[in-house]
Amino acid sequence: MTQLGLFAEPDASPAGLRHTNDFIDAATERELIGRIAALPLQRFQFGAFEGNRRVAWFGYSYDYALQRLAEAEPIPDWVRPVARQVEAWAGLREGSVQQVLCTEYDAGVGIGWHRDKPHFDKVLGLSLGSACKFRFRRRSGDKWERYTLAALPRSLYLMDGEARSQWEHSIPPVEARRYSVTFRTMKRT
Ligand SMILES: O=C(O)CCC(=O)C(=O)O
Repeated sequence: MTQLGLFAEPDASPAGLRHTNDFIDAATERELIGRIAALPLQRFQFGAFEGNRRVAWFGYSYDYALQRLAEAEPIPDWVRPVARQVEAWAGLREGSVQQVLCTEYDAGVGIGWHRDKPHFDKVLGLSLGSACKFRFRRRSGDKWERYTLAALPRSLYLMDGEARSQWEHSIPPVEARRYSVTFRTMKRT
């Protein structure tokens, strides 16, 4: 093995991925968790299948059976301040976030490899309650390039550019209950 092989650099993070810790304080995190836990969360439906994570959609939902967006309840007032904070951090104009997904992962629940639907443009995610390994992978010849982001509670990530369009992401089963709020802007049609 060469020196380079022995001391190879860890995979670089995907271009277009941005991340910040302590995006919100602990009091705001507690309030958001309380709000999400009080929602009528439903097991995630994709066509004939049901995921173990429980979700509530706002602005738009995605109907996997019909493969199209559907209108959902408006983004609630309690989400708006944090959505504006997210927009400011990402350099987006106010009102750019038009879809919000609240998700609850019980211990042992994760999400499989996927890319978000092409109807959406930028994707931002706020982690609440517990940490997860937020994994990325991209085909490179007959191998996968891989990267893992440690998504701590109260941290925020942005997937844009290659991180959004070329890389898939997934979360292995979480160790303790985790909530997330996903904020999405819409592709211009
Ligand atoms: O929980 C998260 O942070 C990721 C959610 C996600 O990837 C999705 O709902 O498509």
